[in-house]
Amino acid sequence: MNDMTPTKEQREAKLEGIGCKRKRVEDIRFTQGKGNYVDDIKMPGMLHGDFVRSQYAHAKIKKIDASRAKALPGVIAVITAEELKPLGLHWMPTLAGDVQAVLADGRVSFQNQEIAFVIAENRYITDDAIQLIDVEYEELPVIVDPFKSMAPDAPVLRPDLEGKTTGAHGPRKHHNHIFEWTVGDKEATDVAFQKAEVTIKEMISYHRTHPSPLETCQCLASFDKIKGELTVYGTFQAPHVIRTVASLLSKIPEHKIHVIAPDIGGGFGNKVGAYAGYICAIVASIVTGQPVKWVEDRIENLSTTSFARDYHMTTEIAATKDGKVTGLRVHVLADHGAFDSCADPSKWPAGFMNIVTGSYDFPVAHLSVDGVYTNKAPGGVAYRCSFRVTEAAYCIERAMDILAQKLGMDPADLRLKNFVRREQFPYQSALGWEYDSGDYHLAMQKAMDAIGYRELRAEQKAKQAAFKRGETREIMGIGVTFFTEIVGAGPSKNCDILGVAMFDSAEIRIHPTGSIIARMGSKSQGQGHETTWAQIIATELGIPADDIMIEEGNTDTAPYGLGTYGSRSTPVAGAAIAMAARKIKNKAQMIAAHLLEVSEYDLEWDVDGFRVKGNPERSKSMKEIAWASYNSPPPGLEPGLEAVNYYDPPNMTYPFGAYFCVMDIDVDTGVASIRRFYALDDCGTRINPMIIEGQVHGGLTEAFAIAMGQEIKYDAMGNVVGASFMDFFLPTAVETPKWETDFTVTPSPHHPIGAKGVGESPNVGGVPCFSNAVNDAFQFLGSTHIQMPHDAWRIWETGRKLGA
Ligand code: MCN
Ligand code: CUM
Repeated sequence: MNDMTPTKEQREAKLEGIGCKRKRVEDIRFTQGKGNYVDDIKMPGMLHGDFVRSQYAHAKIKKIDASRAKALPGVIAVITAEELKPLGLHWMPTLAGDVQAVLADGRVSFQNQEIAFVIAENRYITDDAIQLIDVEYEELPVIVDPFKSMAPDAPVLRPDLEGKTTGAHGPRKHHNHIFEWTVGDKEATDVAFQKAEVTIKEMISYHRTHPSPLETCQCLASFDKIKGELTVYGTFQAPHVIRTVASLLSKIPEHKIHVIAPDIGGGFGNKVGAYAGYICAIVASIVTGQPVKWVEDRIENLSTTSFARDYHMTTEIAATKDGKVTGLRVHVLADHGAFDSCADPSKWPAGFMNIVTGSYDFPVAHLSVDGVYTNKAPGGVAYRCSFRVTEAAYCIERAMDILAQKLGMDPADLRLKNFVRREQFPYQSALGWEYDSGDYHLAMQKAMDAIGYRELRAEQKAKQAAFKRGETREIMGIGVTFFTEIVGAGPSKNCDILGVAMFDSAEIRIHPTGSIIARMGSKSQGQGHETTWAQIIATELGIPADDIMIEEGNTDTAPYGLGTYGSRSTPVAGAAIAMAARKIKNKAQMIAAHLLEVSEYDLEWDVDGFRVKGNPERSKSMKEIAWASYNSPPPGLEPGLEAVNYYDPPNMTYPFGAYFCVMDIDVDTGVASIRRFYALDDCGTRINPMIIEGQVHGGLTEAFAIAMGQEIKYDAMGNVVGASFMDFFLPTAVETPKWETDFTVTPSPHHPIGAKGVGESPNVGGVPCFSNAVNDAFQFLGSTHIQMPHDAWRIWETGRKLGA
């Protein structure tokens, strides 16, 4: 070897593979305004559609008079439920097994519900036309409080279901009941509570909020009457599922439907479900023969599309006097709004809420969930939630703090005492999950050392004494959280959407010159897949990431996949990518053996190619192999170098983390300032540490927003209060705290590269951490549980009530 020969490290670095802080390639276009979002797409003859929406939360519709609107120049058509009826499209199935009105069918059940779809030459005209449509209502009694939904005399919210005693998930107890879901051993849990030395019980509510991505939900539908083909561009987190649903509903054969998700300006779960706007734009294009675009405005997005949470969790823990947990009992009242359009895998009416035992070794547990209808916007699973894992983590992490308080124990020590231990993995939880891997004690200890936990507690003690002596008006809270996530839906044995198993896919094609195009069933909405997927391939195949193009979102070219949500892309599509690459590598090895005239078994992989064992001078790089695969393949082997993999994961992955928040609160103003926020995440093998850090920063900012102020509120009439950025708290750089990030690495034993998901972890762990900090600050004044969101007003009020 001469001096110019690159070292192994240099060759590895050139690939920018797994572990590299590779800069985000997609940002080149995003930061220069060159992204291609739905609203950037313009088609000849394109029309605009927009909705007339309900003023009322609950009312009969007596009459819709569109005559004045239809007379307005530029208005093409007005569609109501009457027009959709002959097509059978006035109702649509939801992902949760319910049905939902596409356009109000004689009644509205939440404020801003879609009543009519106006199609006009441009957006200005649709807006004017909407004002000219007269809707005559007859108001009905409204239910906004889920605790009143199942009162014997509660008004019937879903007359279409009247008399139905069973729903998609079993028996219904009441006309406003959706489902009851129970998991765990009820008797054994009851016994644990009977025998318990100490118990706690608290109603822990997670309020209604909304992910509010920068880009709202939108689509552009174009039906070609001659070819009988439908093209839909849309903000879809799961484009293939949208194609299948569109085909089933419209009866257009699936191969004649082209669903394309171009660049997406943030999804956060908001863009998983199917909305009335998609159906109406498609129908409008079929009816008019012209492309029709539908674009939500901010108020529509916040007040009608998939919200998050609205979970009311009555939580009980049984424990010994010295702080060993012996049982967990949780009952959830779940407010799903007017229709159950939750986007969980089909068999999971409450998502993965049964991860509620968290990071702790509960010998027994029981969970029951009652879903109910109210007069609010439908939805339920959105906002970095991992299918209700945010609710579960909030529930158990608040409850552990309440238990620590009752026991007079330090909350970190209580956690350390009850963690699932390293040697218990794979760990079978009392509510039915098999945690793949973890080292909770290591992560917690690292986090406690980094933040200087014991010193902080000493400082807090001194401050509390000073406060009581009247020397300061500032109190200090230390939020402790340790969460376990469950991501990577999922194994086909227990996860499907509308019967389609939740596998994912990758197709990798190497060109003769050794560059690559690869396509997946996942769809980035900002997570940086174009950057990180190329890194997996680079390491697996020894081709520099810069020579690899990643394409997602076009259902004509990408292999079928279930899309991006529930932090499933790395666990599922990421695995498919590695497996497809390995198929290619196997063939490459045969080609290399042929070229080097040795047996395949005499070869070994070396960063970017194969070399002869014991004779490293003789080697073939992947680039050389790629060329040969097209020009001189071994006899009997088909030319080309490409592979597809559909990956059905054997299990979910279980990322975890230890988060700490140090907060100073001025009791006279209610203003909380975040002194420090430290987040340690373990997502197994880290593909791109910089992207992980970005994901954590973003998720923590959203957690901060939710815990400290964001709320979708309703008044008693069912009016949405604060569905605009004037009131809905969206933190800017000014309010956002500084984040400190850290990590440990516990690879997933069943994932081909050992990676777990991370996208939602910071939200799952962040919200309880902020909330625990606020609660921790007020504990010494005698409070046990303060309801989120902790905005300045509520904090101030808490102080006042506690006599501070
Ligand atoms: N990653 C990594 N190493 C790991 C795990 C992940 O480098 N061990 C990288 C991945 O390669 C990917 C990113 O981190 O580039 C997120 O990966 P993953 O955790 O698999 O999550 P998904 O790609 O499936 O993204 C979904 C997740 C969800 S469900 C929500 S909600 C959310 C989130 O991602 N929405 C987001 N983060 C978001 N970030 C942006 N910018 N925009 C959104 O809409
Ligand atoms: Cu639950 S929000 Mo994400 O799964 O798209």
